[in-house]
Amino acid sequence: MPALEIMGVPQSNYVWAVRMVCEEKGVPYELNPIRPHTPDIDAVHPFGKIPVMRHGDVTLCESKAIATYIDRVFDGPKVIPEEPKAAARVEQWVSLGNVEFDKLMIRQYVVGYAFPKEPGKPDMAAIKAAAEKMKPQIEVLDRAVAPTGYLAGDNFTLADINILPMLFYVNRFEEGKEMLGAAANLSTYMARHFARESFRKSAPPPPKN
Ligand SMILES: N[C@@H](CCC(=O)N[C@@H](CS)C(=O)NCC(=O)O)C(=O)O
Repeated sequence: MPALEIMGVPQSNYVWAVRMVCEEKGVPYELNPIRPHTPDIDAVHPFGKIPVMRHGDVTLCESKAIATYIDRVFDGPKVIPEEPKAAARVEQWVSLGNVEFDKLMIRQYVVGYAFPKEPGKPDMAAIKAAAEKMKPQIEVLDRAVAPTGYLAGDNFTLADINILPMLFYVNRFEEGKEMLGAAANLSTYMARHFARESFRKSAPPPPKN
């Protein structure tokens, strides 16, 4: 079997998710920590985004496609179940994660703090507005994990893997931490799964500041 290479800086929530899939399944991989919009990334992702994967003659972009490929090609516990209804529920939550939660929680709220347009001066009005819109999203997640402690079904799946790095980052900032702390089911969910070996082993290095 050729070596599996994941390309992208480890701080990306999506690079983290793909690495976590490898850790859950016990798949060895090499991380090439390169930034978006660099030649190796642009060669695979039409919009220069990370992560990108190389495995022999297979190159892929988009975290969901990469995770699915790894799940199907390698041995180890399935992160997307075989059974069609269970698989569809996982797909549904991955899609919601990418289309709804990432767009607001990461691209608007977290990026607003971490990469302000004017260095050192986050646009607090925009950040507060994003935080306000996050409230119903956090309620949705809190209700979703209440019955089983997982986002989809009664096992740990790609649905959880996809959302956990997002929640980790939201929890690093004041409004996010407060809202997540007030969501009892989600708090329990986060504490439990942030302690998973696969989560810790795939986590980015701590920030320097
Ligand atoms: N839908 C993509 C999203 C990937 C994505 O947004 N990656 C971010 C880093 S977390 C990125 O490359 N951003 C650079 C940009 O948007 O220009 C996936 O699931 O892989």
